Amino acid sequence: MLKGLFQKISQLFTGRGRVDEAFLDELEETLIESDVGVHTATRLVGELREAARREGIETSEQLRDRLVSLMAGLLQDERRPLRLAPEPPALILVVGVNGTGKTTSIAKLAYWLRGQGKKVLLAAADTFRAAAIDQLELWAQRVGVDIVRHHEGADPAAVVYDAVQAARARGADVVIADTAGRLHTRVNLMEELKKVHRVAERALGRPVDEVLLVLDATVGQNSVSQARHFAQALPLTGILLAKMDGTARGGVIVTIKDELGLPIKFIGTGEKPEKLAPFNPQEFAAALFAD
Ligand SMILES: Nc1nc2c(ncn2[C@@H]2O[C@H](COP(=O)(O)OP(=O)(O)O)[C@@H](O)[C@H]2O)c(=O)[nH]1
Ligand SMILES: [Mg+2]
Repeated sequence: MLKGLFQKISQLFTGRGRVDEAFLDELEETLIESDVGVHTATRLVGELREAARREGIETSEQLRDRLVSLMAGLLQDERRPLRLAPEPPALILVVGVNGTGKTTSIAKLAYWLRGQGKKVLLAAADTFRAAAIDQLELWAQRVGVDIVRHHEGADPAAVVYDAVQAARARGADVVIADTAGRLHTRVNLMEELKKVHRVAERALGRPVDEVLLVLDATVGQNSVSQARHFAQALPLTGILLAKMDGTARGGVIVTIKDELGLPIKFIGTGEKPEKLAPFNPQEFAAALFAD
């Protein structure tokens, strides 16, 4: 599904015989062009150069295999994509800039959790526009889960609070909260999200299980600054990377993992409910360099 993501890099490796310094320079440049980021690309190629010398790597195929395992190692995380407290309800707070794919990804995540036998309840805490609430409600119907909604302009923290209470009353396992990515200019988004997070912890009586940042894979390097911005305000637990279908720009997640230490948890590859999968670093790294 991620085939050809780094097509330019794959092309670089094919038809090459022996590897030399000029090749490594070219590789570094191409990694940067693929949104891996200067710092990470330099480090990766440095490690590759070192490994090549140590292991006596001579051919481009050997070097490619080594790069795949370096990438996979860099992206490697624990095997479970979500850490949810054993006593329900668990809460997943989903944040991100408008248009990145939050609402769609929440629906897909709800569908995925349902498939895992979980009872899911959505919290419509993006109360900025009525359309945002309606959009989530439509998705709730499509994937067959419950939703707690208030009216447009309502306090998003109150929506999350109510959703946690409703989850307890109805025996739901997981609450997934949608949030706004933009607010009225009078209200600071990050302050609002911090409040939602605080109130959510109060409702749960323990830390929020997951605070997922949704990033749009087509955006490229700007995703790194989005991640920094949100990470300053909230204890993010991971990234959900949406829109990995039809883009060659997903290399940015290597940078986000390397520089911010945020694990990639899920990859979204389309607008249908089933187009979401837990992130698999081996598969991802191998696909990056597939022909
Ligand atoms: N191709 C593709 N489009 C997506 C994906 N996820 C979301 N979208 C689209 O991106 C747009 C914004 O999504 P939405 O969930 O409303 O973003 P939000 O503003 O962050 O809630 C919509 O047109 C979605 O259909 C994905 O994985 N692949
Ligand atoms: Mg939305």
